[in-house]
Amino acid sequence: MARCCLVLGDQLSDTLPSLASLDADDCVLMAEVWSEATYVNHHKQKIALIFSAMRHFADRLREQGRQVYYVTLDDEANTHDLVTEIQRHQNQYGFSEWVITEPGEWRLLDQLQHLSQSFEVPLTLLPDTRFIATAEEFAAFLKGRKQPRMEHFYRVMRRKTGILMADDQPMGGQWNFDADNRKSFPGGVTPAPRTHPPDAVTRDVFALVETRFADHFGTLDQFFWPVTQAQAESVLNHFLSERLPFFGDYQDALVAGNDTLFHSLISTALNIGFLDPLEVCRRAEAEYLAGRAPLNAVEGFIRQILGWREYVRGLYWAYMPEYKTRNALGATEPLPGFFWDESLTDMRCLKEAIRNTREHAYAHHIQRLMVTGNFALLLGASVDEVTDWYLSVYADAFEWVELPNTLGMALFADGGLMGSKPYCASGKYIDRMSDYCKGCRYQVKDTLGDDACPLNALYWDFLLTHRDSFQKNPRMAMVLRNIDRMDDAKTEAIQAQAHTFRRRLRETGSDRLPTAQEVLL
Ligand code: FAD
Ligand code: DLZ
Ligand code: SF4
Repeated sequence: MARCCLVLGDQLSDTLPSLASLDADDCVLMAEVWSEATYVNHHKQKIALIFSAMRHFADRLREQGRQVYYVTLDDEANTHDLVTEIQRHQNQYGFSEWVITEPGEWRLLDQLQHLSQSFEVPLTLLPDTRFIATAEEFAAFLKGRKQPRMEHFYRVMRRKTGILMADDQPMGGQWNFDADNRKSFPGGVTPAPRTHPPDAVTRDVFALVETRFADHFGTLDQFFWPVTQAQAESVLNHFLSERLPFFGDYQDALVAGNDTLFHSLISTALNIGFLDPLEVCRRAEAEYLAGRAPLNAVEGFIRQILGWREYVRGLYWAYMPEYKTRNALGATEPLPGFFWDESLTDMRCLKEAIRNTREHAYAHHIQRLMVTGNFALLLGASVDEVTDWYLSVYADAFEWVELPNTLGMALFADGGLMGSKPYCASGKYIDRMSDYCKGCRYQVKDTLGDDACPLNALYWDFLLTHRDSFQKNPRMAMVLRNIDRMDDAKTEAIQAQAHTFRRRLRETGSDRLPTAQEVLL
């Protein structure tokens, strides 16, 4: 009797362990289900990407001679839940066994494990081998470390893979060239993202999304995501030749109207399985070895994948489900309405990041960390609301990668597991790294008054509020000395300014002051 393999929307790899384990007569189930498409308010482009990529992948499997049961969203028999779809197909076809590669989110793994306990045939879950580190390697790394740090793990991964290594030493004599990677962008043309004209499959999916997910966040107009492995490879090739040489220098830059700068735009392709992370790192290393890209760029890029991407995955599985409940700074403020509609804010930095997010289901790392993330941190926005927002709005968002980055790196809600100190910054940082402040209605140099940059009062208020707990952290000593120098009148004025700002956001969802007419009404 045949076996069946459920392939999820982020498991679209030829090398998927469950697919590789199938015999010629075994079958595949893929299902577009309402429960996955709506468990958060996914951006329209994220749903379109997953459905189009799933449909293309199913066609590819059929071309390889595989029997695929593909359930579309509009299929009348669709029960709209993955577990019940397994059950329905089991009842219909009587498979002898189910083989599934472990999902990337704890919630779904938990559901499948529960199902397997009462299922009538064996349901085998296989580890997902499409990563560079195994769970055992990560556990060995964590063992005995009170304060695990990405940088140490990254060195373990460099040694394991031999990437950018000369014998046992890092090429260039340093593990990390971050100090060279903090330039602001001097201006000029940057290569446009590679685009792919939508084919009939993608056009059908767009129509479906516009009808069935009309109220979801975002627009489909500027969709540029690769929906096949071939398109993903073309995005990678374009990055390696056109963008990688400048990736390091401008990795932290923020430029109004420039939504992708020199970033690779490969996170969706990596996360849904079109690209293999180790192969991507080797391709980048080859650019350095051939003299086509400098070491600071190549090392900086490889560290994001070999280091950060693997590290956050390791932390997620090591600490879930408890990790999701953490709220070390007691953050509870509602997420302002302008996170869903940038026209409601006058803060140009946030307006730019949220516009990019709405138009592309994308924002580059510094926009995610130092614009929206920093703002949410300083505001004290609810960890649940912020993590739901990030999981919803980015096409590359799956909980294993989104949660540690948001809850840990951006919000410091894990109490220092992801980072040794909070990534908090005032308007001064944004002004140094971007051209946003020049065109903003707020004055970046001011802290008090209606025209002052809101980030300034929020920043000092954040440090004042958490002063006692940050005092224990030597990396916070320098910034805390600044508030020690302030007199009571100054700190009171700052806190009053921050308080008024928070109240306005809570009451109106916007930072805008009411117009004279609105006041009269
Ligand atoms: P590039 O800047 O070109 O980087 C290359 C690759 O490195 C990325 O494609 C990605 O695979 C990897 N990478 C870089 N930084 C990280 C990181 N911190 N963690 C894991 N991988 C990394 N990334 C996601 O893939 N999904 C998410 O849901 C996600 N949520 C984030 C939330 C917050 C608050 C922050 C601060 C970061 C988040 N990131 C997430 C990490 C990072 O911002 C994105 O991977 C990156 O912006 C994707 O764009 P790119 O492909 O152009 O990346
Ligand atoms: C993100 C997503 C969406 C929107 N829809 C589906 C779907 O209909 N069917 C499916 O198999 N997968 C979908 N996905 C991806 C899953 O949410 C993802 O596989 C799990 O969250 C595990 O990472
Ligand atoms: Fe952002 Fe403040 Fe600069 Fe305006 S002035 S863009 S709010 S940092």
